[in-house]
Amino acid sequence: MAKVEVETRGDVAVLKLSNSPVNALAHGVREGLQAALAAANADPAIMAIVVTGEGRAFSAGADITEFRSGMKPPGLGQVIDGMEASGKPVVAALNGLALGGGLEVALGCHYRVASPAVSQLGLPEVKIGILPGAGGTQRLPRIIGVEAALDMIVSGNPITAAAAARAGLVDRIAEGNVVDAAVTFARELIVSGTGPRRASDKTIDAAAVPAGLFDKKRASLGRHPSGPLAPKNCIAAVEASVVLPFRDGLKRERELFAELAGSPYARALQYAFFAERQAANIPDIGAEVKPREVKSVGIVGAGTMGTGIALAFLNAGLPVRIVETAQAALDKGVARIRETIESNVARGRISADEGKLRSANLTPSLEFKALSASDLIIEAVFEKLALKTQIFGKLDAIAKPGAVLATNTSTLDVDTIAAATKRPDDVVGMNFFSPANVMRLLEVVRGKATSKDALATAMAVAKRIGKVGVVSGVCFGFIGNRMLEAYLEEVQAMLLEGATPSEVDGALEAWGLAMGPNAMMDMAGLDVGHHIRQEHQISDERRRLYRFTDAIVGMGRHGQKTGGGYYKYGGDRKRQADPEMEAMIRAEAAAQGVAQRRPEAEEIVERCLLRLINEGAQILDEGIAMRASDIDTIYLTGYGFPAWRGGPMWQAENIIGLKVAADKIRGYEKVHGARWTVAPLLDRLAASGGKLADAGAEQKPA
Ligand code: 3H9
Repeated sequence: MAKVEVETRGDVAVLKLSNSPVNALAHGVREGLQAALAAANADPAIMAIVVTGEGRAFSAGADITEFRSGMKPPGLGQVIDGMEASGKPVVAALNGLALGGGLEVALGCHYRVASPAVSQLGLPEVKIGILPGAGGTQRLPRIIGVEAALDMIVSGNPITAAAAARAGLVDRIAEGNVVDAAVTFARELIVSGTGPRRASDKTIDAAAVPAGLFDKKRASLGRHPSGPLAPKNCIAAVEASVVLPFRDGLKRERELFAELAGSPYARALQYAFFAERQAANIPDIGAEVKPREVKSVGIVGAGTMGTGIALAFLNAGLPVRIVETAQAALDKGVARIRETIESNVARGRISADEGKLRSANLTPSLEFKALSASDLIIEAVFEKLALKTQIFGKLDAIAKPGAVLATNTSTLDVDTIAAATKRPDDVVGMNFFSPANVMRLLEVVRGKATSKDALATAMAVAKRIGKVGVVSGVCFGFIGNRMLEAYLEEVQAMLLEGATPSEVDGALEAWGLAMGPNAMMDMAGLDVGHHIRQEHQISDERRRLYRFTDAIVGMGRHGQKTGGGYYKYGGDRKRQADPEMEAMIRAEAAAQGVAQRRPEAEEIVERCLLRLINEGAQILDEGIAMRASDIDTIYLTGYGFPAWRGGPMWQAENIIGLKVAADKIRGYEKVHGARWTVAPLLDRLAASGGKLADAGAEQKPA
């Protein structure tokens, strides 16, 4: 239950924020804090107050779930203002992370003592599309200085207790128990007769603020991951702390907060926050299913994917054995892994000792048998079914009983691969995204026979190595790449119609995508898609649309790595429009008799988005995805879709509307034919007024 516990230690009242797991400042906590402060202030025996948190956190801030329904009074700002006004000194005992409203509570306290282990003190509100709305934008600049506060608030990135002490945010780092240390600190204040020290009493010397600071910050925003609104308002709020007196600054902060709170970007970012966490819930896998213990990992293949996967595990402290068939390939892969570790040491990201440990945790081998003791074996070889089934046959012969056998396929049938073993229940897909040590997404593919505990193991491993695991059923390309196929097919169609690669990429990047599709394909290698099209049966329509791409692959234009694909690349690897390529597309369009026009940016974005939505709806209807939010999480964490746009399914439901989406798709079908057949789920939901968010929740993949 959300509340505040009170313990009296002689003349010091200790108030403990209590709302497991992270002491979010829900209504009960705000009410409890207000009441406990009033009681402590009214009690003549109490001379000072300590505020701390229960368990691992001081507080993770406002309860984000309350934003949807609106916060009941008392508001957090009101409680904090009341606390700061207390006539008795109030000391924060920062026992664990203090984020957002949690840090704002600490800023409202008169003094702060922190445990040295606290690694996150920050105001991350911008990341969920809002700004610190309980005084944080006015108090932090007064405590640590305007420039440092601006950086923290606009980036949303936290700092450690040690850094906070250096910045003047924390008065004392505790030795031993932090609450004891804060009580000692409070007693020192009582004894010395030192009263409250209120941030609001401080004035900021505007003349000491570097000239042009705010304009420079605005100019440097570029493509902020929180979208166009929240960072700007964050800057405006901190600027108010310089130009307005404290009370007026607070008023301005609250206006700027209100402007953001109702914005679609904030709703999208908050949805994305919960969607990511929801992905870990698998309806038919309860707490009774225990993941298997993974203490060591084996990897087959030391190419780009295998080495990236190895790094992901080494970075998480797990020992890795990596196997290749040829010494030269093994050496090359091992060298790549070691170079990455060394570069992390050189850049100061990890210590030299940590680097040594990671390197020592890697055991290369040319023998499959080297993997016989591994708890989890991940195959990461070339995307060819015959090769993968052969490897799984071999793994079956050597892997210890109970080992989880995973394939890193991004398109192939996990059930066929599992059938190559006598233990298909131990087989699962783990589709990493390149570079595997960097990208957050891990698509976990549940085969027909995959056992619950093997699936739970893959999901637990994802979390352990800092990835977002999302479950997919088996189909060509799983969730992410199947949708990507539809999207890229539409891009090909628009290029044939007359849009240039730069126009398509420019339109989508201006809308918020991290990278346009043509630049992305050039980076991934055009030969990869070409190879997949050769391996699989595809429709005549798709073959027609890809004819010029397949032709340029035949000419050796494989993208960035060959200096040219849809674009040409100079030494700096920057893309440049390539008139020769554009002429080739025009020639192909003429050969196919495709009438030439120039789709506008709006149409480019709409067609790409609707193709993603339509395929996503079909995937949901087939039970390949468990829920619409899983599809969005995949797009946000693996495909550079902007989180402030919520994801394709969120856009369909909240911005476009399902009926409008279905009607538009039907409109495009009239012009472009069968590839635009509307997904029946969209029609059904449009007719019933149902929601994508409720569809599929009862379905289980495979
Ligand atoms: C704010 O403070 C606004 C104010 O300025 C002004 C107001 C007027 N609310 O992530 P985890 C849940 S805005 C509600 O899995 P971890 C989370 O959903 C807030 N719930 O653990 C999960 O639930 P479940 C500013 C929250 O250890 C469980 O706690 N603060 C909140 O990997 C465990 O979370 C932020 O933006 C919340 N604020 O990471 C911080 N926080 O178990 C947001 C967590 O049912 N939170 N939950 O799935 C985080 O960044 C991470 O959760 C944290 C822990 C680092 C705290």
